Amino acid sequence: SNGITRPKGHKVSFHYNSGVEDMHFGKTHPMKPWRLTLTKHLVLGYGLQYAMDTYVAMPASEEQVRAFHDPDYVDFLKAVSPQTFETLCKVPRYQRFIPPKHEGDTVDLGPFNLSTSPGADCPVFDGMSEYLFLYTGATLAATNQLLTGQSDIAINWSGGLHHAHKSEASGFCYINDIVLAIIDLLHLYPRVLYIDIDVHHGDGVEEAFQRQPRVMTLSYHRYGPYDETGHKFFPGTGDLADTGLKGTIGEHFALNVPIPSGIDDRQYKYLFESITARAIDAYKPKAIVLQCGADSLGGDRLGQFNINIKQHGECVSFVKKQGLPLLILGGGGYTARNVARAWCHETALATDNGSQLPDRIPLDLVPRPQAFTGRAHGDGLLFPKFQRDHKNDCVEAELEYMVKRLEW
Ligand code: ZLS
Ligand code: CA
Ligand code: ZN
Repeated sequence: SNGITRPKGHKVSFHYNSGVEDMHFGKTHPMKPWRLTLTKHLVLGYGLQYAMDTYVAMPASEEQVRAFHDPDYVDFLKAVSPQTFETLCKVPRYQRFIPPKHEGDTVDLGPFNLSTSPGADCPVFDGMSEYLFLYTGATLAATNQLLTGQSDIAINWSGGLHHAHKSEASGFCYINDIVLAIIDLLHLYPRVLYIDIDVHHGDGVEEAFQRQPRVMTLSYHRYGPYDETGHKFFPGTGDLADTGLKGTIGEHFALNVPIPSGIDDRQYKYLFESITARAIDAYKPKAIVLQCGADSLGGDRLGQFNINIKQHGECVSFVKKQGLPLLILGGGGYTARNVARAWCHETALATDNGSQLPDRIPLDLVPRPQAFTGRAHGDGLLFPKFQRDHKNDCVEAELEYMVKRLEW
């Protein structure tokens, strides 16, 4: 055997529907659902299915999605396709959802920030409706597995779409599966901690719970101007001073850790472990949702951090160590081979098999082997090093200041 064993003392489940893999956001679009094919095949290639219960997820129902989203938005998402988009746009009840045109917008946006233009963040593509309800269904199945006590850790790498709003798609996210999961967890658990290590701010989740104290949101993200033109890194929110909606009982129950480009493993570990430990200690959550966006890795097509897979995984281990019911979700990640490596490694960590994965990827077991054999980042290894991808703008004193400021 390859040494993969079931974890002792806790149960892990893996929720997935391969239907999400065949989707294409568009030729140039950075979101590549086939990164999930790579992830699945690495997980299976290493034999991690023997360490956990694997489930084929059913699509979420419209009613489940309406627990957070506007009913008009849900109807639109259910019916939309490249063929129906234009007709749907003309339906009167959708007119109030057409966003005002901003100066410099290159594409015309339809209702809910959706568009059939290939230049849009949230395009309408073939099979999109199926895709959305499938990744959401997998997250809700994983959540249910925790609620019924059948799993201690439940994983859905196709979920974690943290930017979606109540009645608006944003930043490649259409249905906010995370918000839906947390709403379900609140039926059983009095306090839920949401932790987000995607390189982008988890704005949709923060916004959904900003008025109430039963969910604490904690996002680590790239923040600040990133080019000569002064453009902000998407979505431009998540300042250190933003801690929940002022004047409501939700104030102080959102935490943001805005980070400059190029942060390295040691610096990230320092921020993540001191701030997360302090948050857990003060808040005493009864369940944790961890969004593991892999765009915080060095070498990511969109990200600007220099984190290695080892440190990304240590965040997962650190959270797992708390011994609370844990929902593990995916998110961003735009250099597909590294996404698959990280999420496979993290599946191994969740099942206590972290030390059982040899650095050599079993190439004979993965499809698209060409994706792993480029020269770029020491490819062919599970743990390539991508330390020097981005200029490190982290001032140690500022990191220390953030840790102090976030203590209360
Ligand atoms: O957190 O920066 C933006 C917004 C724009 C620039 C891009 N144009 C298309 C719209 C206006 C200000 N959007 C970001 C969104 C990042 C979402 C991250 C999601 C997550 O990881 C969770 C899953 C952005 N960054 C890069 C792009 N968009 C982008 C790059 C390249 C393309 C191709 C397709 C589309 C248009 C050309 C596109 C978007
Ligand atoms: Ca984040
Ligand atoms: Zn992201």
